[in-house]
Amino acid sequence: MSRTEGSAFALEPFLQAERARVEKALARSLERLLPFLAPRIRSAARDGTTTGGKRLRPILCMAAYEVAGGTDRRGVEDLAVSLELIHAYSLMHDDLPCMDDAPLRRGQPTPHTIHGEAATVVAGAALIPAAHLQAWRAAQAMGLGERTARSLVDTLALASGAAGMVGGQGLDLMGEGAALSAPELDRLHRKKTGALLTASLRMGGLAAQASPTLLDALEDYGRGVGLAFQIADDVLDATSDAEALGKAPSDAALDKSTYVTLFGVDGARARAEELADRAQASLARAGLQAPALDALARHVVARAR
Ligand code: GRG
Repeated sequence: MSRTEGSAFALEPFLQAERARVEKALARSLERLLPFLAPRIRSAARDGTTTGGKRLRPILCMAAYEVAGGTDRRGVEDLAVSLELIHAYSLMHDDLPCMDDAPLRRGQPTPHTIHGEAATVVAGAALIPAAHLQAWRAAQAMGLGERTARSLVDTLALASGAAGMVGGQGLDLMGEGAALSAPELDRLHRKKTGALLTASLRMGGLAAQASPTLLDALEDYGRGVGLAFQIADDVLDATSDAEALGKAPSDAALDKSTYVTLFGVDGARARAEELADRAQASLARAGLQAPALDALARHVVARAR
């Protein structure tokens, strides 16, 4: 589908409705988890998961599920929340003083500035196994069978661990102060940001029992959108002030290599657009009619315009 056709989709109402689905499922999940935690840790976990956020990963998962023919709306909401739990922990830990040392995110004080570092580390750590349990239980409740349930948990664990997000975070830490090449930067971000976004699409497809061809197309889309999303993030960090970002721009202060340092703002934007085009093309090649995913790909890069 071309850019113009994609833009005919009413994205804002869609995002609003999908976010509401995620918020409800997240509340169900937290209701089960939070009572186990001591009060300060509970508050850190609650703040880390419920203070804003675009909920992009669960929304992508639900959209992939629905485009692949899945019909269990409540089931996929519960499954998709597992991705948000991992994402939330990663941000809580990423903002700690020993990492990016960020006092603000989404325009709000970060959990460690209110509840302390130790409580935030523990709260974030509690979300990791909770996420995997969440995915496992959702798969059971959807009646997906042992094999698919295992693939779902496997996909989440691979994407969030050493081969994915945590591995990428390690490369990022080690890369501070170094001038990374474009392939090195791609590798880092395919892991740090791309892996979980790609897993979101794959998990949606798996839950809908999509064919291998369809799964490949969804993953291809996820890889393109994942990298485009990171490039847009770099452009935003370089071009926005703290008020617009909801946090202090940090890349230059941390002396990080970014797509903007490599290609300039216009070059980075062009690269993000091209990746979004390619993501849409992967779906079209597989014969998928996916207006929501098309519009989401455009939305991801439009943030940086
Ligand atoms: C083991 C301490 C420790 C950390 C390892 C922190 C971590 C795990 C990984 C961090 C990776 C990371 C922060 C990736 C996120 C990159 C990114 C672009 C985040 C912003 O995502 P959005 O825009 O956030 O979707 P919202 O606010 O919408 O939820």
